[in-house]
Amino acid sequence: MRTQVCIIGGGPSGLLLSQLLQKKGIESVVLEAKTRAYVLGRIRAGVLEVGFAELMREAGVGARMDAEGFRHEGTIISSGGSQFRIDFKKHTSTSVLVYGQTELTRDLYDAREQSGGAIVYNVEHTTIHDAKTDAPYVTYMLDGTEHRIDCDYVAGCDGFHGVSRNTIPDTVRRDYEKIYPFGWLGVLSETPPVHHELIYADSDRGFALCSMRNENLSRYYIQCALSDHVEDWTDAAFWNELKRRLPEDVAERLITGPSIEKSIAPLRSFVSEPMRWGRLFLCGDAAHIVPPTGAKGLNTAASDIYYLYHGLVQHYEAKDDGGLERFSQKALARVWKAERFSWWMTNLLHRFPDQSPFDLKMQAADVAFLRENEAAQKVFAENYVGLPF
Ligand code: RFL
Ligand code: PHB
Repeated sequence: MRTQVCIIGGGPSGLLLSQLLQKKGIESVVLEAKTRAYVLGRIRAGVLEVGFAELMREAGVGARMDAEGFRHEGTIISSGGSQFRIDFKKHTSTSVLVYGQTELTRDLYDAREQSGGAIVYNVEHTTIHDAKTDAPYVTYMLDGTEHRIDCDYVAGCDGFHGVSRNTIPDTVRRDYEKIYPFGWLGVLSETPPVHHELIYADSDRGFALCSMRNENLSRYYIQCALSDHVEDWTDAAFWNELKRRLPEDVAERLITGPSIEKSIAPLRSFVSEPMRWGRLFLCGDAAHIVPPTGAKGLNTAASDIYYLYHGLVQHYEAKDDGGLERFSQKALARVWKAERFSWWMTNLLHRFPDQSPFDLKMQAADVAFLRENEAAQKVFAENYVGLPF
């Protein structure tokens, strides 16, 4: 088989890229290691920056997001029992959209299927060949048979555990990583959200986050030890711990219910450079990971897709490779800023096992400055709603 762009990974990055390319008449094939149902079963991101939402609209898949997503014009920070609000609208004239990754991925799958987009599920042993030549190709196994796709370009959208990044030789690639000494235990429950905006809470017992998917679907997280297992956390223990980390009035309002999903995610910051090697381009979690504190993971993938999409369109429509040549540099420049914000917000609001009394005072001073200083709130708001592409 031959296509113009072979996309490895049918998560949001790969699907969005294939949908955008199709709008410009550029052919692609998406290879996905799992099934559609498996991908949709992963409960992940909830907050979309304006830039991501714009890209969904450009791809022709923004209708349900615009109808059902919730515009958030601010967020609450709670620390030491007191709360303050950061007003995105006032500081940036814009807002974010709360619309789950599950729904957005479903919209992308539906659109790809309606327009006959090629998605191959359950692929195994995906291998990228000859990425440094003008004739790259990808092989994979399906039902015991080997298949080959010849292409002009390969987009590595296969997440953190994919094969694309590792195709770039160690002599060329440099990885930067920070592992945090805790994880997030997340619970999804069919209960009304405790507040109409997100609450990021710092407490003596550790971090907590109150988020949501819709009027009757809430998403809550608490910082937990890396050694914790989901099975050890009963629903009652989770709700009890969450309440202890929230301001009293919020804890009193919290409506609890049975969890419909419960999982633990470790926190890590990671960037792999460069994001391009010959005709292979890395996008999204394949190239970088952020701790979820700033809600930046999926949103950082969006800017990679934006740069790659425009580079490919420039190549096919104007025979100009400038955009593709600058891809890695442009994508990384924005990625590192999102990394910084996510790292800073994680440091601001979590309890670290080795924190000294001095470290705790520094953290408290950082929160107090944010609470009292309009300029600091503007910096926060600009980063949270998303830096320009
Ligand atoms: P994905 O979603 O991991 O998709 C990659 C796909 O590639 C497939 N694959 C392969 N396919 C073919 N061959 C192979 N060899 C393959 N190896 C893997 C996989 O099966 C998969 O389907 O990466 P992508 O598309 O780059 O999307 C990234 C986002 O999923 C991720 O950044 C976000 O979910 C991160 N994230 C958040 N991001 C936000 O912007 N806002 C948030 O509010 C937010 N909250 C979160 C999050 C991530 C979380 N977890 C669990 C990591 C909250 C959590 C708890
Ligand atoms: C979520 O709703 O899953 C979510 C929201 C904000 C974050 C992280 C996760 O910072």
